[in-house]
Amino acid sequence: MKIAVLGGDGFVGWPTSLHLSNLGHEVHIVDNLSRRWIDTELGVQSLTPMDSIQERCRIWRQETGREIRFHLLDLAKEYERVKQWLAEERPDVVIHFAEQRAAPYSMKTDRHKVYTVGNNVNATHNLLAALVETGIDAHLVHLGTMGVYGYSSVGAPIPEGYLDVEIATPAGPRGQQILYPTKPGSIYHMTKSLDQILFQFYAQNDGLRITDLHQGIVWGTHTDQTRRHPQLINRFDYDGDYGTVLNRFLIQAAIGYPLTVHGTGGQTRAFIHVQDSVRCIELALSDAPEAGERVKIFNQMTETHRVRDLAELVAKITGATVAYLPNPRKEADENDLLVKNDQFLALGLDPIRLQEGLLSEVVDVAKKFAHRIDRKRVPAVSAWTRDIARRVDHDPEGKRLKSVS
Ligand code: NAD
Ligand code: USQ
Repeated sequence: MKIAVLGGDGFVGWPTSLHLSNLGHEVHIVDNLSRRWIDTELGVQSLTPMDSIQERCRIWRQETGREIRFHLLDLAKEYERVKQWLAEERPDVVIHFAEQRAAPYSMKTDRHKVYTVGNNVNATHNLLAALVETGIDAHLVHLGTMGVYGYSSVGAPIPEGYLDVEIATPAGPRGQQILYPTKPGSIYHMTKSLDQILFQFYAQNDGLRITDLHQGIVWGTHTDQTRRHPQLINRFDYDGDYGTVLNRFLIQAAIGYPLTVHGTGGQTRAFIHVQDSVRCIELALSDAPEAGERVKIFNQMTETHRVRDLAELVAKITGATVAYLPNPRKEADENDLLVKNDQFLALGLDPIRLQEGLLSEVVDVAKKFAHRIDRKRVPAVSAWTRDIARRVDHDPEGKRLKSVS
């Protein structure tokens, strides 16, 4: 199939592009490279040395004989070019990763809120409008987030997108399935909730065929394809804005930095290894909805963990110390999380579980590139409110902090 990977230069988009190219698909990466500019804005770099996207594609071709083409395009700002690109390339599948994905970055300042909403909502809507206008019947696969549900499961597992409800009517109770009520915990997560409504409308009004993957926190770094050559290495974010919790604990352990648990660490979240993430996308492609069908929603996660349990596990394996810090976020101190992921299991996913070998692999990568880590960029300083900002003013190494933006 001809597959457009929007956001294919990113942490999940790059290994997905390699995985799909390796399976024999014709892969086109579309990206505006905004993530690389944000690194520059924040004064930080990927732990792993990433080459330019053009060089990455060249190495892939050299290693495999397969071509991945790169197109520099801003989905949010260049509507006419997006439409023209789709009309010319006519992909069978469009995989949409191209959004600003860090919750802390989205909460940094009002400017970052405005940027995140403008970028994410316009990117998604431009794509939908252009698909309708060009009449391309591509299967659109979007990377959404578990965070649209909020994280409290009221004791019942979170279903895959839709909730059975009973509505009292004068004629008696009526059953209905509705989108699971959304409860985003950051501006970023809110944009993913808005995406859901856009998808619902375009599937119903224009018969677009859409799959929304509600993904948990992705951890790990290598996949089978990124391992093939040092220059195919994946991006790895460790900083306080873009680094996600488990990957952060692993690099912190590698450089002898205390593990930065926010609050009590009682937050429970869903996780998936990056190798499973790319496999799930492959599986979702094999199960596309028909025109006129409602949006197909999968929960793309394999297990749930409490933050403090992860910290304790990493500390046990590596000998790291754990620091319990004032939480820069407005979120529940403690929550349970039960999640259904039956659809991927039914399609043949054999989940990779958190295991010492894979955790140690990340620690080894971090040790290899430890010289690239700026310790000042490790603490999370983006606070959810002004009140919270006042208490987030120190890091576990005792130095005073200030935000870089
Ligand atoms: P990333 O930031 O590494 O990659 C996103 C890519 O999209 C970047 O290369 C960026 O330059 C590009 N992009 C952003 N806005 C664009 C625009 N307007 N036009 C063109 N390109 C644009 O993020 P990631 O970690 O690879 O995540 C990919 C997707 O998966 C995101 O939508 C994210 O919300 C979702 N997701 C990620 C995780 C995770 O833990 N990383 C978990 C759940 C869901
Ligand atoms: N946390 C710590 N210490 C840290 C970093 C984070 O205790 O050093 C805590 C946070 O306070 C939070 C939890 O760990 O309670 C998860 O934080 P995170 O940064 O790992 O994940 P999150 O902000 O939710 O965002 C990430 C991705 C996002 C994706 C989301 C999936 O950046 O793109 O949508 O995971 S989910 O969490 O399931 O909504």
